Amino acid sequence: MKFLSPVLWQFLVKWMTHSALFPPEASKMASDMDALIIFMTLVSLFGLVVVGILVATFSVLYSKKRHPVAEQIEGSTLLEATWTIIPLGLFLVMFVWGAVIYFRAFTPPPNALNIYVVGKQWMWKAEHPTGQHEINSLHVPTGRAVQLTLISQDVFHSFSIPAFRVKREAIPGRYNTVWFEPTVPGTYHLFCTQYCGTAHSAMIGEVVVLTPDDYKKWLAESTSGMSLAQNGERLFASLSCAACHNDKPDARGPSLANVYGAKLNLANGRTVIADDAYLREAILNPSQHNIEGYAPIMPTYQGQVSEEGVISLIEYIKNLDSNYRINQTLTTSDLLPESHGKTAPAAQGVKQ
Ligand code: HEC
Ligand SMILES: [Cu+2]
Repeated sequence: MKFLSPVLWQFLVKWMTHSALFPPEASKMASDMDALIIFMTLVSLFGLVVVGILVATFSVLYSKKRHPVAEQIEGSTLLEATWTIIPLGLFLVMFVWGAVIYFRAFTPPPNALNIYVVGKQWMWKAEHPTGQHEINSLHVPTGRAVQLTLISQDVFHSFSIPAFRVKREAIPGRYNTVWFEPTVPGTYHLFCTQYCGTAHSAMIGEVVVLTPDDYKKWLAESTSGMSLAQNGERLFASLSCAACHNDKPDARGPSLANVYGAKLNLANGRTVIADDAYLREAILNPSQHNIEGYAPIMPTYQGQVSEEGVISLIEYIKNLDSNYRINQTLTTSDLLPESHGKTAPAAQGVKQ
């Protein structure tokens, strides 16, 4: 219907949202997902009605009163082919349509704005790379793909924003990602959708979608004065990581500069890509990932760094330049969502 008549589609969705049958559509993917759901509902309804009518009619037509002696019907190839091929076609349409949406939903665009979300009993904590922290709320701009990197600090949680048609598990010990592109400024609900203990039902919050200008203002107003990478740099120093990872030629650990995204050779002959998950593992379970050419001397930091600490260290490593310094200036232009992550300008600042 969305393709046949966009006007009628809007009317239908407005009506359903208004009657609380449907959450509002506030992300780019929402209406595509809804179109598929409505298609599947209509097909199912059609099947229900056709089968219902046939059952009712046949039970009258072929009742014992009218047909005291059972009559054997040998079957009809044409009929059987029809009732096989039509549903097969319908199911294949659902399959292909669903697969197209699935791949889009699970493939974040490369330039997405990354925000970390940590779930714990019983709250959601959001960490913006530019240093803003939020609890049970999430501020995002319209018109830009936003990727969330989710992890749990204790039990399984599940992060859901119905208005964006987004839901993904927050799992202890593993990063999961989910992405969306908000389209309509406003305030929407966010939920934990997996029972996670006593106050599970209180694990709720709000997503505030702002226009790009308002978002910039919000970033500037809620800055903590230190970006995640800067916080990571402090941690890196206080945990003495620099004793082994530094820019000296005789360093005992491998250089971490530009390691993010690189292909590393392990001592067991395998290779790994240094993504967020790998870096987290390398910090918490170093003995599992011995790098070719280095002695397995790195101690584990399990229990010494919180998930937020690990996130800061990862952001630091992502931004790391060859002289082990990161950009220290936290001007407003740095707060623009475009200027974070791997593509951040090379370090010029001096360590404070
Ligand atoms: C005692 C020396 C030492 C200390 C302290 C140390 N590391 Fe390491 N680190 C190593 C060695 C050696 C490796 C190579 C992996 C291996 O063989 O175990 C490594 C590997 C890594 C890797 C994987 C990257 C790669 O190229 O393989 C990361 C990330 C890392 N360390 C981060 C840290 C952080 C963050 C800290 C501080 C919290 C830290 N390290 C403290 C010695 C150390
Ligand atoms: Cu929960």
